Amino acid sequence: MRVVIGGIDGYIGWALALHLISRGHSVIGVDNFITRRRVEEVGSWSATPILDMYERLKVVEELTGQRIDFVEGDLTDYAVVRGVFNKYKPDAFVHLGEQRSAPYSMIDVHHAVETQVSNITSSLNIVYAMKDVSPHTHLVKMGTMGEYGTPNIDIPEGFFEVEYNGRRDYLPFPRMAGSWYHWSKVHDSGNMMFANKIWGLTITDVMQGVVYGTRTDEIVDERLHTRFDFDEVWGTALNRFCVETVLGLPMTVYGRGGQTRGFISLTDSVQCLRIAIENPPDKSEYRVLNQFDEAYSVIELAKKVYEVAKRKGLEPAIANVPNPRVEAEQHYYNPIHEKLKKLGYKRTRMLEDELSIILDDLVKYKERLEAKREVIFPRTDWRRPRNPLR
Ligand code: USQ
Repeated sequence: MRVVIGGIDGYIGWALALHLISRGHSVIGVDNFITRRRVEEVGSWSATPILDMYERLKVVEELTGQRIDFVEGDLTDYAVVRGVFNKYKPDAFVHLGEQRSAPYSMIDVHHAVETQVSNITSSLNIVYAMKDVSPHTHLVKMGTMGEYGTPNIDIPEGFFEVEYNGRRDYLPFPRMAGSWYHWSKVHDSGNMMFANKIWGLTITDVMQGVVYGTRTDEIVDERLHTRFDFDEVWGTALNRFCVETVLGLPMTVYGRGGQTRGFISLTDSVQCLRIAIENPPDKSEYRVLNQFDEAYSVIELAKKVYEVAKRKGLEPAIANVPNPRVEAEQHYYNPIHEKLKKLGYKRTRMLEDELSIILDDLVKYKERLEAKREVIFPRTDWRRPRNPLR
């Protein structure tokens, strides 16, 4: 199949491109490298050194004999998006090209606005371009499990049967996100549902949990590394706990650490996305997939990192630091995740094994981590946004 990846330079985008070409798909990537610039803006970089895109593409050709076409462009520019659909008329477009950090969106008013405007604009551009020039394309849009929040009932895959005042309906499950970033994905989901309704576009909206790992079956050479962020703005808890441990710092568990999230390895995330691409929904269907393997609380996660690190002779420690976020620290969490399994998905990676690989990879790049020690401790505070005028 011919697949365009919007956001090919990102953590998942790059790994997905390598995975898809290994399975015989032809891949075209679009990116404007904004994640690299935004990470630099907060004084950080990827723990794993990553090559410039044009170098990366040469390495891919050298190692696999395959070519990935690349368009340097901004998905918030309609002319760019329309041009890509017009030129390639892809079978699938995977939209991974959004600002994906909750803390980044909470820095101040400018970062909140930038996140929501750029995320919502890129998705609108894509559905308009599909309608105008490529209505057969299947859009695989990256959303987040965080759209649902942490309700005190089970979370279905997108929709649920509800009875109210004696009448029944099948409705979108309520969304209760926890950052401006997560809300941007909620607004996207509403927009995707509406684009499907008015124009009959075929869309898969992926509610993905937290993704972890430095490797996939295709990332076998250091020159093929994907990025791995760890600073307080761009790093997820799992990445940060591993980096903190390698640096001899205590793991920064926010509050009591009872916050529970769904997790999936990078290898299995790209596998799921490939399965979603190869098995599109019915034409003109809007499909929601919950994409994660297992749920852990933050403290359970810290304990897993602790055990694996200890076995490697590292000296892990866990600290409870004041929670800079506004979120439930103790809650029920039981999202359903069956549809991908029905499409043939089987988990291939276990958390402990991946943690071991991550720690080994990070030890190799300890100097890069040392150089960025000062951007690890949390500064971005949900209750106290910075005043951009000061
Ligand atoms: N946390 C800590 N210590 C840290 C960092 C985070 O305890 O040093 C806690 C947070 O308070 C939160 C939990 O860990 O309760 C998860 O935070 P996270 O930074 O690991 O992940 P999150 O902000 O939820 O965002 C990440 C990705 C985002 C994706 C989302 C999936 O950055 O792009 O959408 O995971 S989900 O979590 O399912 O919403």
